[in-house]
Amino acid sequence: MQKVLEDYIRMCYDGFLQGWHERNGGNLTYRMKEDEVADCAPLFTQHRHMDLPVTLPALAGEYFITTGSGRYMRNVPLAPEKNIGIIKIDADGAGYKILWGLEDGAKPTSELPSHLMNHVSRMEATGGRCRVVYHAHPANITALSYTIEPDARTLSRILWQSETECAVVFPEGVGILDWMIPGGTDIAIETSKLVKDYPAVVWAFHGIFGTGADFDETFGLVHTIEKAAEIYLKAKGAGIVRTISDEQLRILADAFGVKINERFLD
Ligand code: 2HA
Ligand code: ZN
Repeated sequence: MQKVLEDYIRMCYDGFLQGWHERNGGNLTYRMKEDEVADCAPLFTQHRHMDLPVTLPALAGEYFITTGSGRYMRNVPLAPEKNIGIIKIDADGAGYKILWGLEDGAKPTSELPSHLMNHVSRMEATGGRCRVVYHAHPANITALSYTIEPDARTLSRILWQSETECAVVFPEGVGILDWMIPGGTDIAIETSKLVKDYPAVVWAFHGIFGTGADFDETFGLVHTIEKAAEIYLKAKGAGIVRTISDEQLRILADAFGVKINERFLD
């Protein structure tokens, strides 16, 4: 199998093993590189056309690997051709063709608008580095969203204080969107505004969107955020008597050569 598909499938199943993908929860999209498209070209035997609910000229001609709507991450390694697929965005950015996979009439993930609009925002924010958008339902970060107001400064400070390396992994912080109906264009627009500033955005009472240049970076980001949330909730349950200070966060950022978001420090 093509290496890019192997790596993609591994990430789907890794998320399942973490317990982040109950039932059909979560979805993953990857913007393919030219050589990966060439590797996969022999697979492109279908031309099912679909319209997008939004027009995204910035993605014209791009190829994406996507999970299927209603499909389970748990089943991706067993039958990739049924559970994931490759799509190509039309030249006008208003629709796409399914070129491979998503067999038996499957469609791309219900969160495709959020994924594609996040790709546009993160491509701009990272000078084209970002290729991965990942949505998962990890229990701890979702639980944490019940304990705070939906405010990025509050959330980011909690996470930075809950594991020393967090400020190095996501010095910009993490955004948070208050509860909205998932699966549509409205939540996609609001999320794509937040990912201009943050590599990850929590959906309150739902889960998280993480982005990155490759599968390792993206999975690692969500894993780090989820671990920090777990530590916070454990520490909060036991009773927090002290935490990492803002002075220590600044020293840490200096030592690792990252630019910590000063707006979130006192
Ligand atoms: O079912 O996670 O947000 C897929 C989802 C929708
Ligand atoms: Zn979801």
